[in-house]
Formats: sequence, C-alpha cells, structure tokens
Amino acid sequence: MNYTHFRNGSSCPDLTEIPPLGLDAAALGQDFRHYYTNNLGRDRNCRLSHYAYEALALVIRDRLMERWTQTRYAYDNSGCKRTYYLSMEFLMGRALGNAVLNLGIEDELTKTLSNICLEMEELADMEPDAGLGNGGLGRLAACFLDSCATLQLPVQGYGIRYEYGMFRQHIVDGYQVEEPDHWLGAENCWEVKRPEYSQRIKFGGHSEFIADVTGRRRVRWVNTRDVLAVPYDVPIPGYRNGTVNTLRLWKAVATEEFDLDEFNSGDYTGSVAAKNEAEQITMVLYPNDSSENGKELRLRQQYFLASASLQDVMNRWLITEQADLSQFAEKNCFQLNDTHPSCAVAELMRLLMDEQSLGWNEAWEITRSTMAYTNHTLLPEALERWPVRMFQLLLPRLLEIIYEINARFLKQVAERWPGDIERQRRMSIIEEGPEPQVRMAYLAIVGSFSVNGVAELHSQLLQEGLFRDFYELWPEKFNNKTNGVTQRRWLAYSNPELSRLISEKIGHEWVTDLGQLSRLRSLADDPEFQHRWQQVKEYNKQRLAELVRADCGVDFHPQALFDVQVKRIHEYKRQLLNILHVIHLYDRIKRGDNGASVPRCVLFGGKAAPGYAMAKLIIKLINNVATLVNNDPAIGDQLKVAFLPNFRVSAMEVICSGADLSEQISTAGKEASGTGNMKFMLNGALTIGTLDGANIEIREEVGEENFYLFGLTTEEAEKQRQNYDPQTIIAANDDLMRVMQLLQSGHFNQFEAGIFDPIIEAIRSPHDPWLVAADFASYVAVQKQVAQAYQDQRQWNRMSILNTAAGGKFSTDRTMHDYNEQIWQLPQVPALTVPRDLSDGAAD
Ligand code: 26Q
Repeated sequence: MNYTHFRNGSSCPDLTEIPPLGLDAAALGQDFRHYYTNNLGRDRNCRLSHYAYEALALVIRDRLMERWTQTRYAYDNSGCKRTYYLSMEFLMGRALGNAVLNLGIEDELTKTLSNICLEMEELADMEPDAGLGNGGLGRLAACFLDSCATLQLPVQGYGIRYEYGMFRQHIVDGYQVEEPDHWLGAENCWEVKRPEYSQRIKFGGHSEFIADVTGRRRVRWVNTRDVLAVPYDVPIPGYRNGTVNTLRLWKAVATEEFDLDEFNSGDYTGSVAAKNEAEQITMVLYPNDSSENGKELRLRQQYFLASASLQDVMNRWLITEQADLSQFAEKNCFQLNDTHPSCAVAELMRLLMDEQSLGWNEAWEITRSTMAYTNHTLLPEALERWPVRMFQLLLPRLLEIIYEINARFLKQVAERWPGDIERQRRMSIIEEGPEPQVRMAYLAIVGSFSVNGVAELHSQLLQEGLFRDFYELWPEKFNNKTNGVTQRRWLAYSNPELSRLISEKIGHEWVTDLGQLSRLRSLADDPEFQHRWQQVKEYNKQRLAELVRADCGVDFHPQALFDVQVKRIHEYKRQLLNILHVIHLYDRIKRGDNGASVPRCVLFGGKAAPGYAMAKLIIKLINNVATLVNNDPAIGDQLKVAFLPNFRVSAMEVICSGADLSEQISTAGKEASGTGNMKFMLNGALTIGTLDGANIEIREEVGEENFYLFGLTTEEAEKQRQNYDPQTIIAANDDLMRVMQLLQSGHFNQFEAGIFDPIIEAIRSPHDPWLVAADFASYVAVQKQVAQAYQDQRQWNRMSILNTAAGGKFSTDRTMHDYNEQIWQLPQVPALTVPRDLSDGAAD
C-alpha cells in the first residue's frame, strides 16, 4: 500500500467532521434498514438472523466510531501520560450487548427491534465469542479495559490477533476433544485494520559492532528475517461517558508478498514457505494456562507482541515530541500481564540504545521507570524460562542485552551481600546448568519499578517465597493489587433481572460505584425483598437449566441446589475433590442414608490443556459419574451431574446468574486470586471455599457466617506435605473409604477397565501436592452444612443478598483505581465533546 498524504492536507476542511448520529429508536431503525439492504445487500426474502446481527453490529459500530475519534483527540490534545497494558491474552467474549449497554441505548434499541419483529437476545447470540485467552488472566485484562474506559483513563491494550482463539471443546464418550476455533471466519466488524501503523519485527541474524561518527560504539542487528506486524484496533467503550479506548491487536504478515530474490532464483516453494512461517506467528493461541516451556513459536509470539507494541509507542512519541526522549519515562508506563511480554524490558533497552543512540545508563533509567510487572501464579513450575540456546538463535541482540542487565544486577547483589555466591546463583537472571535458561520473572522484576500480586495472600506469599530474595533487596517495589471483575458485564449485562431489582431499591449508581451495593444490607431481612430476590434467582436457574438441557441433555430442576464449579481444569483447582463429594452423595443415596440432604444439581465446566493427561482424565471421570448418576432411577431428582462442554465467556454470563453455590476449593496457597469467585458472589451465590487467593478477602467482606469455609490453611498444607499419609487418612474415614472402593471396583468404568487408575494412585500417593484426601472430610462436613442451610430458604436468601451486598470491593473499577494511584498516576481525561447527553442512559 502507498501511504502518501493527500496534497494541501493542512488547508483542507476536516473531512471527519459530521453531525452526531441519533440514539433514538427512529435513527437506529433507519440505519439498520440502510445496512441490511444497501450495505449487506439483503432483501425481504432473507430472514437469516446472521445478517440481522451484522446490520445491527454496524449500526452500533458507527456510534462507537464517533466517540472513539473524540477520545483520541482528547488524549492527543492533553498530552497526558499513558499506560499500555501488554498482554498475550484478552478474553473479550462478545462485543454487541456490552456496547449497547455502555452506550445506554438498550430501551431505544428494544423498541427498534420489536418494530421489525426481532429480538436482541437472538441477534446477540449470533456473535462468536472472541476467545483470545485461556482463562483468568485473559478475562482480567478484558475487565481492566472496561474499567479504564469507564474511569476515562488513557490506557491502551496491546495484544495479539490470533486467527484461532481458544479451542472449542466437545465431549465424546466422556473425553475432551479439541476443535480449532476459527472465530474470524465470518466478518468481524469490531476491528479496524490500520496497516499505516505497521511495524517491522526482527528475528535471527547477529549483532554487528560499529563506531558512529562521534566514535561511539554502536550495535546493529543485521541479517535478520523480518516479519511485519499489522495493527487491528478494537473499540473499548466506557459506560455512558463518551469515552472509547483502544485495544490494538497485532497480526503477523510476511514482509513482501513473495520474497523476490528467492522467487527469481527459482525457489518458488521456498518463498511461499517463508511467507507461511512469518504468518504462523499469530495463527494460534497456546491453550495452556500454565507455561509451556521451550516452544519456539511461543517465544516468537511473545517477542512479536513486545517489539511491535514498543515500536508503536516509540514512533508516536518521536513524532509528537520531535525526537526528544527526556520526558518519555514520565509520560509512558508499560504494565506487563505476567512474564509473557517481559521481552519488553530488553527490547526497550535495544530501541533506546541501538535505534535512539542513548547510552546504557540513560536507557536503563528510562526502562526501569516505565515497566511494571504483575505476577499471576504461585506454582514454581509455571514460572517462565527459555533456553539460552533458543534465545541466542532467535533473539541474539536481546540475549546480549539480558546478559549485560544480569552482569550489572549481580554486581549490585554482590555489593549488598558480599561473598554470598549462593545468593548470586539463586538470583541470577540466567539459570546455570546443562541447559542454561533465561528466567523471565527475574528479568521482569529487575527491569521494573513495580511488582504486584493479585490478592493479599498471593502478594504476601510472593514476598515470603517465590521472590523472597528480591523482596529483601527491593521491598519498596512490591505491592498488592487485588483483582476484580467489571460489574457492567458481570451483573448489569448478564443478569438484567437482578440488576432491575437492585436498581429499583438502591438506584443504579452501583453500575459505576459498586460499593453502593452495601445499601442492600438493610434489605436482607425484608421478607418481601427476599421473596423477589428468590424469584429472580429461580428465573435465572431456569435459564441455566435450559442451557444445561440443550448442551448436556441433563435435566436440572430449578428447585434443587445449583452447585457450580467452572474454571480451567487443573489438579490444584481440585475438580477431583468435588467429584469425590458427588460420588459420596451418590453412595449415601444408594444406601438410603439421605437425612438432612437436599436435591442437588452439580455443574462442572472448563477446558483442560490438550497435553495435560491428568486434567483430561478428570473430565472423563466427571462424565462417567454423571452418566451413572443421571440414569439411576434410585437417584432420581436427588442428584444430577453435568459437564457443560466448551465453557467460555458467553456461557459464564448465564452460569453465574443461575448458581446457588460457588465452588472455590483449590489447595490453599495455590490459586493466585480467582475471579470467577467474584462473579458468583456478585450474583448472589454463596461460596464454599478454602483460605486461598481472593476467597480470603471475599470472606472478610461478607462475614464468616455467610461463607462456607473448609480445609487446611497454607501453613497447615505445607506442614501436612512433610509427612503426608493419605492411606491412613482414607482408612480412618468411612466415607472416603467407600468412595475409593467404588472407584477401585470399576463402578464408574465398567467397560473401560483400569482407566481411572492414575487418579486413584494420585489420591493415594504420599506425594500428592494437592492434598485431596487431606481435605475430603472437612469438605464433606461443610457441604452438609450447605445442604442444611439450603433447606431454610429464608435464611439462604438472606445470605445470598448479603453476598451481593458485600461485593463492592471486587469491582475492577476499584482495582484500576488502585493501580492508577500507586503505579500509573494517570489523569482522568474526558472525551473531547460528548456528541449527545448520555448522562442517564436515556436517549434524547
Ligand atoms: C505461558 C507460556 C507458554 C504457554 C502458556 C503460558 C501461559 C498462558 C496463560 C501461562 C499462564 C496463563 C494464564 C494464567 C492464569 O490465567 N492465571 C490466573 O490469573 C488470574 C488473574 O489474575 C487469577 O485470578 C488466577 O488465580 C490465576 O490462576
């Protein structure tokens, strides 16, 4: 493409100045017809929901577009500081309903659609989820963007535009089967391609040392195989405030359509292969939610994101600031979402030194004061490391810089702890050994001014454990930022019935000030309010039951207790403990020991990493138990079990509003925070959980009498591991003994001999790090209390109301406010002119 400017550009009238678009039903309707007929070329004979969705999306997109421009102008004019959120994942889900909510045009749009016999929900369902993430970390990034736009903070997301997002999960014979998710197959109107801002990314080659005109040594990275990064911008609307922020996603494209040299020398297939190799970089999201070490393509992806984003920021800076870097650090901040983009530390050094001719000290000062790192895991095995050998081949110039960072850093360590060689070895960014590795977390810590965990306990454990040496060196760098969720998507949008009831009682300020929910406390004992609360929950349970019926073929009765665990399948999250409890309930019903019990529907959902055999086996066990339980006439409606295939954002929207009980049962000290726990709480579910991650803060907020706590604490678990003896625990507990006997007898795998042996062995192993057997008894006891409490519906409703009322802390508005106060220090910048008065959602 040719990117020359049109002539006389400065004296031309503003081409983009157009009157604001109407938000009333008539204007929306007119535009809808325009898009349906003139743009999409459909006529009255076409009644496909798909095209109605597309037309509607274009109508909404136009309204976002004008606000987007105004927001850009406002940020540019103010010259304010900005933050860039670098993340390999943004789990956005669907955009349409969220945009409609945030624009405040739900009522007008409903009118428009009913005039043409269409329904919003039906059209919204046409949109594929943007599944550009694995789970918690990716969804957190999406919630952060929503809150930043709502708070009018100049924060831009940078990520990767994967052609294939998170795989689609099917269940076949009880086993997980993965299918590629080509979510971009159809038109995606929620992105704007901006090839004029493409960046060139280098790979391979080697460094060349040269002296510049002043005689200073300079480095050139030459003989590289380059790839183009082409940006696609996604609008992020704030809540009824005229702001639309940007998520910029990079796509990899070959530098030239065909490599002419190779083509001319006759290597046609070679040149096409090179193109393929380049474009592979953004083809697929890695479906692991704990690091997969050593995959070269993943490292390529990570560097691609870091380099494209930093060059983009740097280019804009150099243009607007006439190449003056003196204020760069004051005006820019990069928040690293885990270590995945942490190449950015070395890449910024490279850009400043090799491309902008700064000396090491100047460049390091800028880098160290613009980077901030968020950690999301406590599992030591999940800390990212890359073989030095691979780094050398792929990113030789970056490796040189990392070595230099490390040498200077270790000197500092030696000065602080003279002679402590062991400590230098421990803290080195390069791990020595037969296959030396780059420790990315250490690179991120050394190169940042802020390091944070995502819940109080997690941050504390980082300081005492994983990053202890670094905390001793730089205590001032470490801080906590407890996660949150956006109440716009996770209550206002996903649970309209409950939202209406809440707003009727306390007004709708909670949508931008979640602390307002505490005003529901005074209503918790009001029988009339309790009754309406229960009616809403029942309605939502009906909705969830329909989903379960359609996707699992299992009948959930809305009168039963809906007991839900949805999240990635991981041993530390202990779906296994949950299914052992289900087996225990089954066993009790079969034995006629059913006193003080309550009909229960147990729902599981979540994806296992395709290479994680144990996680996949747990899915199989859940499905086998479900089949047996659901088809046993002796069990009837007392117990139902379902595994919902293909858990995703749009499914969670239905699930969290319809849950009674939220399962947050990880082994203490293993779940960094959890955010599903917050979504459930906000929607009035009670939590059964361990003292882990943000559960602790949830319990603090809601009060211990409204939270079902069980299990070992982090310290107790640590101690237990030192002489763990599950055989004795099993032998001493009749319930667990019977459950193990059922498992071992092959009761759940009658024609599949031995398939669950690895699970049985894991539970019985003295090396089981997840301590499933250790927590079984207390889990079962507390589940009994849950069942008893559920029988007293008034009491349950009261606790449910109190849970929602205590959810105020867990808004990402609060989280973003905290990041901004303590890390970013950005001003709030309103969009330039709000085209319409949007103050109260009503269109004029
Ligand atoms: C890394 C390297 C190579 C391949 C994959 C990865 C990778 C990808 C995704 C590693 C980790 C993830 C995702 C981690 C994650 O989702 N962590 C969760 O983050 C949430 C938000 O802070 C927390 O609430 C959860 O406790 C935490 O598990």
